[in-house]
Amino acid sequence: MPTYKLIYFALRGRAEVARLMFHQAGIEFEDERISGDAWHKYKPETPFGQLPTLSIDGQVIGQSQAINTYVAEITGLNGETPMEKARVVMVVESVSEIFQKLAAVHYEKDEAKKAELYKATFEKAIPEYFCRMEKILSDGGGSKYFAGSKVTRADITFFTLFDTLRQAKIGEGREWFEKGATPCPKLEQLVFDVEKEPNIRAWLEKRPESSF
Ligand SMILES: N[C@@H](CCC(=O)N[C@@H](CS)C(=O)NCC(=O)O)C(=O)O
Repeated sequence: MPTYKLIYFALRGRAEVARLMFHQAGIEFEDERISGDAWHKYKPETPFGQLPTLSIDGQVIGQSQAINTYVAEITGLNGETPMEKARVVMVVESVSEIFQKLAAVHYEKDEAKKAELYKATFEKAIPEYFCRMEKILSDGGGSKYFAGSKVTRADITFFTLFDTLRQAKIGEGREWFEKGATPCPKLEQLVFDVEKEPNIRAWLEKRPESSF
């Protein structure tokens, strides 16, 4: 079995999907959280000057989606058929788009613009994405998962988004992140099913706290 080392900051951020997949599959990996001088020293050695990186027996890859693809393949969580793999990417891309919108709200300095972006994101964009994703779940041939009949990277990726939204509980609209109030029952069920996976649950119970 190769030696895996995932390096990221002390956050869930762009590393949590990979961590969750490793845990779901029960594959050992080193979960290094770096900061300060250690990061400045390591930065020039990374492929793009950024984290996360994953090293596999010392060979380093960068870019979180490349890492997630690699980890999904070795953990058997990337879908089995070409259609399942395509559905995984469809969900991953959509969740990335939503995270980009959340980041735009978070980093906007102008208060008026921030309020506008906030409204557009939480009252329009996210509900629309959620309705579309609910429909994708309904089109899954009777499966309760996004791709095939078992948990994949797609479900875990959506879970990390929901988890972030639920934890942030930002302003109006928060009620759809709370159990019982979302207008997307299949998505809601999916989140609870992912959370109930024993290895995922064990990780959620012990993982370090972080704001995102
Ligand atoms: N496209 C890259 C973006 C990576 C990225 O933005 N990493 C940030 C943390 S989330 C980072 O390394 N920031 C520190 C820096 O750039 O010095 C990915 O998905 O991995």
